[in-house]
Amino acid sequence: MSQKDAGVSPARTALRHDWTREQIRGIYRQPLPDLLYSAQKAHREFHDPRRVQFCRLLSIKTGGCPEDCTYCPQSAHYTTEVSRGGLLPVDEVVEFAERARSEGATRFCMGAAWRQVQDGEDFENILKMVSRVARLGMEVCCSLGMLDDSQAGRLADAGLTAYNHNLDTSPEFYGQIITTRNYDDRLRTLASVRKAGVTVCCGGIIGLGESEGDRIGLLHQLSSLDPHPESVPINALVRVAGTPLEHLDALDPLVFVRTIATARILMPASMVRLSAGRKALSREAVALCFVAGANSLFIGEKLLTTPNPEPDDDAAMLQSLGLEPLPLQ
Ligand code: SAM
Ligand code: DTB
Ligand code: SF4
Repeated sequence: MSQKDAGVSPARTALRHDWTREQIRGIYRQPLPDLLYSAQKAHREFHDPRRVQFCRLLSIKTGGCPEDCTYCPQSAHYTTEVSRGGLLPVDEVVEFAERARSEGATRFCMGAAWRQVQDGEDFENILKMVSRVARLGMEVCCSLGMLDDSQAGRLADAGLTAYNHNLDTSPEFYGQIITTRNYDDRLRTLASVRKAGVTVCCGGIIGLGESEGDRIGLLHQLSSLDPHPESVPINALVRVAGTPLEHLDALDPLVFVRTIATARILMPASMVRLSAGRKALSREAVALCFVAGANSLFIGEKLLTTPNPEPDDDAAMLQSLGLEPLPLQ
């Protein structure tokens, strides 16, 4: 009797954390149809290919960040149109999350333009935001910069689902993008998040002027994490006026698609999130991202500080692709 006949579902492909850069390069460089076929197989083994999770972002503390991330409009090192603000009031944030829930979002991510979390009134208020959004029945994610074990533990106790902290690019290229912190700082925060029992949201940005080897290096770092990040946001650089990366060439959408497909194959059980930069992609490029195994997108007309596609356009796009929102699991 086959496994299926016996009512036992066939064993899923085991997750691997020992991919080599050479193996990853082999996957990434396949002819596109082969790459997409492998990504689809991985995707369908672990996820429903007809469903995408809707997430909503909110910048709860905007601008004036002491870090010098060259892609970021919120860095105090560059002059951009982003105006600085203090931490938003708790009630305002919870009302925003409620609205996002009514628009179909099941995950709410609060971002702050901080180098690191500091204990004090702002952090106490963030803990209140986390527990109140968790009580709405949504997944709650924060992206607040570096944190330590005790802060991660307090966020976990407040009901945080996930902490977003990106590695952004390869360790070799990192120093050309950010000088005010290093890769090990990032890895330390990720370890604190893991230790606290909060799920890890960790990905990167494509289109920073990195080489193919850097994209492979990033994917190697992510897929070596054990466990894999449960959530892998793949951002396309949003080129913002006033940042040092403003004049870079536009990203080739197929490079983005290849990166998503490779992430899907390496980390098949993770949520691979089509994140920033969607506004600059055609509907057809977005369709390929979903074929490549992306299963989440940000809804709403704004990301943190930059524009996102209009909700009506997104509704039409999802309808044309036959995709539906993933209900809360
Ligand atoms: N300050 C915190 C930090 O850096 O971890 C949290 C907020 S920060 C805006 C979150 C992430 O947004 C960054 O790690 C980066 O990957 C992404 N990001 C920022 N600016 C971007 C841009 N212009 N294009 C694409 N992604 C961007
Ligand atoms: C992530 O990887 N992408 C989101 C979330 N994590 C916090 C942020 C994207 C920000 C894009 C630039 C902006 O809107 O300021
Ligand atoms: Fe600050 Fe985060 Fe922007 Fe870097 S990415 S400048 S840490 S807000």
